[in-house]
Amino acid sequence: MTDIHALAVAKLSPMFVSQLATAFTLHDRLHETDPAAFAALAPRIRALAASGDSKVSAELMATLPALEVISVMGVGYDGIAVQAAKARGIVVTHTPGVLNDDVADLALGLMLCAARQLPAADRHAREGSWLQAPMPLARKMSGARLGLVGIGRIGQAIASRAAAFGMSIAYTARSARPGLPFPFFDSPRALAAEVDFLVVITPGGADTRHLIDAEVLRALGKGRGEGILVNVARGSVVDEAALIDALERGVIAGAGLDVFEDEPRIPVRLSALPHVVLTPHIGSATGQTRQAMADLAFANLREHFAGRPLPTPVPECRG
Ligand code: 8YV
Repeated sequence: MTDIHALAVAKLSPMFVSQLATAFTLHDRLHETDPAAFAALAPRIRALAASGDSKVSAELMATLPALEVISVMGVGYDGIAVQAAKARGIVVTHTPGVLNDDVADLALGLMLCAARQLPAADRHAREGSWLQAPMPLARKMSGARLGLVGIGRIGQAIASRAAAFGMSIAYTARSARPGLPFPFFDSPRALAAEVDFLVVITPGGADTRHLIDAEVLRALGKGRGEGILVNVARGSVVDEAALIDALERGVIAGAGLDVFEDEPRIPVRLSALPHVVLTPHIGSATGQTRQAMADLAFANLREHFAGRPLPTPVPECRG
């Protein structure tokens, strides 16, 4: 396969890159670093390698007449123009399943950190403030009410962990899932009004943009400054300006955020807030999981070029 040309569209995990480099002639972000060389090579590129937050536009695909397959090392693929790919017969693959545990673990971690104020408590202990005063009381998590915005594979993994904390679980999604033992709410706002923790784990993209807006946050706060928002999905799902406003004005109690609207940039007003916990998009960032994702992302390319069935095409490209 080493005569097959592949383009890495973004800075990729070394675990993915090392496998790609052994099997393909790999061009690392050539379209950005050397447009002239890229233009000369473009007709021979048959594969794109991307990460969950990569952008692959219809315009980029249009410059690649030989393109057959786009492999995303990530479960989310909202940055890929899938309909344009499909129209050209280009298959898109992603890496579902292998990161459920890590993302769910982080969601629970952010819930605990935001509720029990662990980063602030760490600073309190470390910086000696304890000598002056005890930490202010926090919010109990066990037994509280959890609302999930999205109930796919990762949402269900979050639910099973939350059950071990004795939490009640409810969800909202595009449609009710009758097979699941949790109450369904037909909007994020209706759900938010009934829960203490609202955890966002729905795909990004145009359909879910700003699904969590000022109204949803007001409902979560219940007029008493309650409620904790956690986002481990995509920054685009939450109206970040509305969230900052809600946090600054005490409309909700706090937030735990792994994703942001303009990553890796985080608004100063957000990072200045004491009652938010921020992590730099680390949902799947463990050695074990990133290796499994790299293996699966590579297997999708390998199987494609071997003419065998693809392990994990995106739903739009199945069948
Ligand atoms: C990473 C993710 O951003 O899987 C996703 O959709 O957002 C993350 O796991 C990334 O894709 C790692 O390459």
